[in-house]
Amino acid sequence: MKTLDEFVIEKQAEYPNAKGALTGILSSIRLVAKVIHRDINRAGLTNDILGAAGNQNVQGESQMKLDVFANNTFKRALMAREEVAGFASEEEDTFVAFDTERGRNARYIILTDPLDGSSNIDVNVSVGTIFSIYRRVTPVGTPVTLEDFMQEGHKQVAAGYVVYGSSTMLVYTTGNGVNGFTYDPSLGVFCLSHENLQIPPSGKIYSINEGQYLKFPMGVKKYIKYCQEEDKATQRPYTSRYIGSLVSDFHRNMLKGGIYIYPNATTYPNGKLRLLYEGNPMAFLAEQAGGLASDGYQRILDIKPTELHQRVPLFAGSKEMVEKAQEFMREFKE
Ligand code: AHM
Ligand code: MG
Repeated sequence: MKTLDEFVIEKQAEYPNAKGALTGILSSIRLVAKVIHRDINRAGLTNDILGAAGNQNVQGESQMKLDVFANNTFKRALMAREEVAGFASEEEDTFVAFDTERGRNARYIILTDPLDGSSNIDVNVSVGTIFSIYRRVTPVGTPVTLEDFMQEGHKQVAAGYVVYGSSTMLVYTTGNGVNGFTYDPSLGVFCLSHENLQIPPSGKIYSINEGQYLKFPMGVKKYIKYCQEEDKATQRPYTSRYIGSLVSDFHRNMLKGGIYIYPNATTYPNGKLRLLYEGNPMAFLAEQAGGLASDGYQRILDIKPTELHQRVPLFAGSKEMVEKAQEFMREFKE
C-alpha cells in the first residue's frame, strides 16, 4: 500500500531540481480534502452545515454554507504555507493576493472550485473539490496580480479534484499522467488505488442536462440524437447518466469511458462552467488520461482567459466521443 505522501515524495525525487514546493501545496490540499470529507459526512447531523448561506457569490449564484466553509478552509490552508502567493476561487469576488513577505516571495498560485455541485449536498449526493496550480508570471517578491491568474490552461503545473462519493478519492496530475488515491478514514490516509488512469478511447455513456435540450445549439441536439440511435458497431444507443456534479460525472466517465457535455445554451450563452476553476483543471486531467476536452470547436487548454470568472462550454472525456461531438458542432454551426 502506497500513501499519497509517499507517492508525492517519490515523484519529487525524480526531479533533482525540485524544491518541494508542489509537495507542500499538495499536502495542504490533502488536508483540505480530509476536513471537507469529515464535514460532508456529518452534514445530515448538524444544522450548521446544511442549507443555503443566505448570500450570493459574485456570479449571482446562491452560496451554500458548505461552499463558504470549503472556500475558507482552502484559503486558510494555503495561506499557512510559504509556497503560495495567491488564491482565486469560484466563491470569491476577485483573486486574493497573499500580501505578506512569505506570500510575495512564493512562486505558485492556486485556483479552485472548493465545493463543486454543492446543490447536491442537501440530498446526500456526491460533490467534489477542483484545483488548478500555476507558476506566477509576475516577479517573485511582489504581490501577485490578475495576470498571474489569467494564464492559458496548458500552463498548469498541476490540477486535480477530490470526489466525495461512496468513498473519497483524490485524483491529480502534474503533467505526467493521472493518479487516483482513495481515502481510508480509519487510517486518515489517501492510498494509491488508481495508478496511471487512462480514459477508454470510447465509451457508452453521455452526460448532459437533457432538460435543457430545446435551448442547446443544433450541433449538440444532433449529437444527442446520434447518441440515441441504434448502431451495434459503435455500441449505440449510449446510456445517459447525469448526476449534476461535474466531478462525479467526469470521474465516472473517466473510469468507464464516456463524454460529459455542458454546452452553451440560450440561457447560458457561454456555458455554465467556469474556465479557470472547472474547465482548465478537468481538461488537463482529461488530456493527461488520454482523453480530450474542447469547447466544441477548440482545445480548452488553448483558450486565453479574458475574465477571472469566465464561463466556457465543456465537452470532455473519451477522445473519440469528444471528436465526434466536435464534428457535429462544426457541421451544424449556426
Ligand atoms: P457549481 O460549481 O455552482 O456547483 O455549479 C457547477 C455544477 C456542476 O458540478 C454540474 O455539472 C453543473 O453545475 C450542473 O448544472 P445543471 O444543474 O444546470 O445541470
Ligand atoms: Mg462548480
